[in-house]
Amino acid sequence: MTHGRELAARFEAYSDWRRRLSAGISGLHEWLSQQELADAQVDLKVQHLLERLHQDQLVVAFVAEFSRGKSELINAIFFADFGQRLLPSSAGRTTMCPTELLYDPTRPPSIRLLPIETRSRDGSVAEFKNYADEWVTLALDLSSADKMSQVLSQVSQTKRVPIALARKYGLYDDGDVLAPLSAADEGAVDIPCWRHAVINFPHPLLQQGLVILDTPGLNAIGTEPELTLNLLPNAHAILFILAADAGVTRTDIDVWQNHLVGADSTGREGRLVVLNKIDGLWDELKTAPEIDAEIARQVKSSAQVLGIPPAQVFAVSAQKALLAKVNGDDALLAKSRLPQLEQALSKELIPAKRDIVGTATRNEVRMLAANVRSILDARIAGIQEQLAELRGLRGKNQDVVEHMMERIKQEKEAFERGMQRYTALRTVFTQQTTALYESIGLETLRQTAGETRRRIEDSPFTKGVRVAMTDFFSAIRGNIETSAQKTLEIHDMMQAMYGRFAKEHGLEPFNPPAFSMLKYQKEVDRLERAYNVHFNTLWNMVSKAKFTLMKRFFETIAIRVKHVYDIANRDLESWLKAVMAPLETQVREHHMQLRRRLESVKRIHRASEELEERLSELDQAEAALRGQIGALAREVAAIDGTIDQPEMLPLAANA
Ligand SMILES: Nc1nc2c(ncn2[C@@H]2O[C@H](COP(=O)(O)OP(=O)(O)OP(=O)(O)O)[C@@H](O)[C@H]2O)c(=O)[nH]1
Ligand SMILES: [Mg+2]
Repeated sequence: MTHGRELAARFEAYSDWRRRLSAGISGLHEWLSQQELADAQVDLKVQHLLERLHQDQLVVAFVAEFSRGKSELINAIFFADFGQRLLPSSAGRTTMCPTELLYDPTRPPSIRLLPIETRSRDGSVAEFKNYADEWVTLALDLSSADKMSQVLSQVSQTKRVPIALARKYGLYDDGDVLAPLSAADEGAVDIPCWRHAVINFPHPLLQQGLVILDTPGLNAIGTEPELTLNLLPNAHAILFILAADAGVTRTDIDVWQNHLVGADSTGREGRLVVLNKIDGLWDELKTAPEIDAEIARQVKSSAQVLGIPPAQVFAVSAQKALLAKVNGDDALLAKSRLPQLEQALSKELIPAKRDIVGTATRNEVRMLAANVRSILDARIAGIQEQLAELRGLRGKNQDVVEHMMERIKQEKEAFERGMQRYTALRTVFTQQTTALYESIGLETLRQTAGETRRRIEDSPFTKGVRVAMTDFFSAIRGNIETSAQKTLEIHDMMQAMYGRFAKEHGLEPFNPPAFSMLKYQKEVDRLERAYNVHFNTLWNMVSKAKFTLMKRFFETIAIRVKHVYDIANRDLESWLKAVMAPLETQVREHHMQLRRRLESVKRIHRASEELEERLSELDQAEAALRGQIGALAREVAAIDGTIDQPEMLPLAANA
């Protein structure tokens, strides 16, 4: 490892933790299978857990006005090992399209580029990602850093087009909300060649699930809804970059307000402010304390303008840090102050993410274990009942045994009659489930979105579009409310049913968990707020481009809402299972126990010498079940231990 790789080290430790956690869960699963305690539902749950741990991504976005050094900072933090500048970084506007750096092992190393022409069509970047043929793919030759950086220079490609065309793409506006790149000759402007780039690259950090998002400066951010509505709000950390040579300009403040503290910032941590290019202040005629004081002064004034504490601003020199890492120059690296930023980034980012993943995993493992535990408890209760029954038979005559056999038979028959109610319940449950999926189903969403789309197309006036959008959001909210009501009904019905079975047949009392739609509601609210902010920005534009943009914004919102629905549907599915499955298991187990009891008494009836033998069999079975309970608790404790275990950092990272 090279110098100052705090972030890399922490990230590796985080990946290692995820691996250990996966191993623990696989261990638990293996044990459950050996003990024949894993059914299809357990298998599915474990599979989900493992998939989630495996795919877990961590997104770090770099946002700033152009030429502040975003790309250079990415090169310095993540790619210094290549011994050269990997992402293009140069004076003036360089990165022309949002660029994601990630690693997907199912594809060869490459850069995939979405042509700018797709902006004149319906469909968001997220949608286009599903169609490989829409993208231009260029291979990356990992053996040559030169060739690689040459291919990667595609992200700064531009071309000259007539203004009318630029306007059609929503990239040019007379009202100057979207400025032309350069009005070189009259009637023509330069526009980016690509709308979006995805660099697939087997860097160790990217392989472990890190996703880096480089963005183009200037208004380019505002014109791509994918960034404002999806990529940035979902980033786990955003670095906002200022440059010491430029100071804090009006456009810096715009970017800061629109993308870092805007409507989307509710409850999101992980924003770091970077004051880059401090090497410009390294005046050789000044003493080190004088230079430090000047840097401190700039940090303070930047912090003041942005309204944040100075401690949140990290002064660095990305360029000198890159140089220092490439040359192995520790003194220069320290002077660049990049290590402090890396440290803050890793402290911000990874523990927060680990908490979320750890808590979710812990809860799911607990739930899984509780289900298994309740089966084991029910089995023990059954055995104890049999033991009590059989012990009572010691020294009794045949008549008593016969009488007891009769009693169990009746109990079993009563239970089987009770099963009719269970079957009826299942029918009602299915009906309610269908109604629930109608209110939150994708078909309903498709219809609502389709109608809104038509209304937007038919009403090229501010008011019409606004009303259509407001109606869209209230329809969605209505759906979510109806669904919440339905889940409440299902919950109450199941609770009553569990209560009844517990009372009438002595089944374990169980309180089914309630389902909360709040988080989907909140996400839709967030989208609506983001929409309102951007609606006003867009509506201030004078030209016709706004209608194209308006529609594109709606499409992006529709995709986001669909995503919310997808997650809600998936969560509902597992909730419905969690509510119904224990009853199914209880009924099955109880039925089996009644059969076993009857069997035991029948055997005793035939030959009374079997009584003692049967009693000792049951004692052993009980001991074995207690053993399983102990082993289950140990498996869960081991997983808990992994979740709580502090990261094991290599020594270098602590230095
Ligand atoms: N002196 C100095 N120059 C820097 C530093 N960081 C970046 N630069 C230079 O600033 C210019 C812009 O850097 P980029 O990395 O292209 O900036 P960007 O924010 O990615 O800009 P866009 O891609 O256009 O949005 C380049 O010439 C860099 O070499 C630094 O720390 N010190
Ligand atoms: Mg750049």
